[in-house]
Amino acid sequence: MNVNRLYAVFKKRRFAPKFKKNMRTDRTFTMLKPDAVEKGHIGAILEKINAAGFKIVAMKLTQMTTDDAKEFYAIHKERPFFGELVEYMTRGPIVAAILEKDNAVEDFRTLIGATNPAEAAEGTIRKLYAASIGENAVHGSDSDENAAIEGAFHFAGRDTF
Ligand code: RTP
Ligand code: MG
Repeated sequence: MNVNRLYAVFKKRRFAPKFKKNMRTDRTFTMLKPDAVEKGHIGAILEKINAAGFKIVAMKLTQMTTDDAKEFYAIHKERPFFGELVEYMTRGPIVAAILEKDNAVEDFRTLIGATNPAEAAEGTIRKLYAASIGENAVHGSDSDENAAIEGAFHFAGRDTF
């Protein structure tokens, strides 16, 4: 190992934890899921997102492949609903977007409501537009770290503004 390589490893170890601690808290990642797109709810949901003060910094209509969905939801691969989840998320186009606002991850989870629309608060996106726990209209990242990973899964840096 030459000196430059050694220095690169040292730098990475030394600064990686610091970077993580300072990770930005002003962005989250969302998908308007296939059921929301099928039912023509894209416009209404984007209205709610804008009205709640989120700025759209990346957005596209796209469709996940089976491999995409398995990777994206890998954390749920042992759950009994995993097969259904992958079928659902790949059956039609989604709107993927990166959103910016102070405290974005937490505030967006509040705006979308509980996973099960039957338990979601009045006025939340899932209460208004989700049919069931399995088909619940919208995704929101659950941490700053996952927001960064999920945003990078769908968007190149040059497509994020
Ligand atoms: P998301 O990741 O999509 O924002 O949803 P979440 O955090 O509120 O819920 P999570 O536990 O991460 O579950 C991911 C998605 O899997 C489907 N699901 N189906 N049939 C079921 O019992 C069940 N439970 C979860 C939903 O589409 C959920 O959003
Ligand atoms: Mg989740």
